[in-house]
Amino acid sequence: MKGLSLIVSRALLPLWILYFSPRIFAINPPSPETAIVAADEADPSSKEVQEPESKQTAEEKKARDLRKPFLLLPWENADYDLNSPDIWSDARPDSHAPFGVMGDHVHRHGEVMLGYHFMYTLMGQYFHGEEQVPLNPTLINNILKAITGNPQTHGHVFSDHMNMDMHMFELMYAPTDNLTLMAMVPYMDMDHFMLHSHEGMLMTHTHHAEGVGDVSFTAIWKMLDWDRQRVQLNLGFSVPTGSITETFPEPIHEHEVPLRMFLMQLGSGTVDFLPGLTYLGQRGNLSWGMQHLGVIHTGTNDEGYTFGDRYLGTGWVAYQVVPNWVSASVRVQGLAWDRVEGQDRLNALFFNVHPTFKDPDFQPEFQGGERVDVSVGLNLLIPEGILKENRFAAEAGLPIYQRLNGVQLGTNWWVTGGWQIKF
Ligand SMILES: [Cu+2]
Repeated sequence: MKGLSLIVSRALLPLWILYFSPRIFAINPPSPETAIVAADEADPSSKEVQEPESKQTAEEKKARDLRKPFLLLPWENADYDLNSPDIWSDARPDSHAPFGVMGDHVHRHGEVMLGYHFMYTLMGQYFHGEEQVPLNPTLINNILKAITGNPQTHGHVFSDHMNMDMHMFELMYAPTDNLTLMAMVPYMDMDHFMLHSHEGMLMTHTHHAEGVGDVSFTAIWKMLDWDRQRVQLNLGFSVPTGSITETFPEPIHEHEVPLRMFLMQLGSGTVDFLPGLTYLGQRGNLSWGMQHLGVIHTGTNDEGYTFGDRYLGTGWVAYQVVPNWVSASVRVQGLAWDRVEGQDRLNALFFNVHPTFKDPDFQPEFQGGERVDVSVGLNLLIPEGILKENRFAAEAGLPIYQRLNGVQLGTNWWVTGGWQIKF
């Protein structure tokens, strides 16, 4: 299992770039000669329509061989029939990826889409590498001593579990057939339940953080659209609108210095680049897709650290259980993220004075890791009636593998659901 998530999240990316790059550069423009021949065949009386600079006609659209890939330019509209059976269809429930995948689809020019995503994640188990560690302060302290090699090392504060709710509002708009712009506004609501070990006594605390997270903007360029397959490039960034000063409301140590848990911050505090690549395909009632996304943090935030970059690779298969209405999906997702670089200045104040304290949730070196999730999902599209173009979808998943740096809180399971409408 070791390295599986790395393979899913990173190693597959160069492989499929290798596979698609000859196709991306094999430009297949509609040739004027073919267009005229096609026009001749379609209607012998149209011979006078021969100016090469003429507007795109239905005949020229027909002339493009939609079974061969051709490069699309983001500022152009489609010069072929988007409803052609040779082209990937955007009018099926599985023309949106399973709901946990974002930035997976584009719209036709002029279309607007609104969406709401809810996501709940339960984190409730410590991991030391691949191993689950029971929530036992003595046991965890022994591991901390072993990691640091210092027999004085110990922690006082341990996570019992954490509930993370995310409400995500999305707005999509397509200025052209080949380019869609997407804005996403997350609202986070997190509760952290912890144990505080004080002179052999265990006390419980809860800690709440709520507010807007980092707002992101992404451009999705549909580069290839051929033979019921698509390749799309995502270029996005997020701005640090989310708070990174979520502090325990009361000092948790007897030494009265407040601390900040990395997991409880609402944003990253940095401008982040969000590149991505998506591949989609359809055959009959079956569809599939693959997506790679990165979150690349730039600079250092105001509190003195940088979150680790994240890499996500996911692949899925979906089937139209009720054609045009309902699809069911199975998905695998690999995630890898790096350690935090630097330290929050409040945490640094405390740990500089108490170098043997290694409360796991506050240590930059105990961040980062990798995991592989499997998930199942359902998409519902209403293709007709007054609710036409409304979509409802849900997906639930859990890790089948986790390897986390140091002693760190892992993920138990997650569920997401929501609604989208297209105008
Ligand atoms: Cu959309």
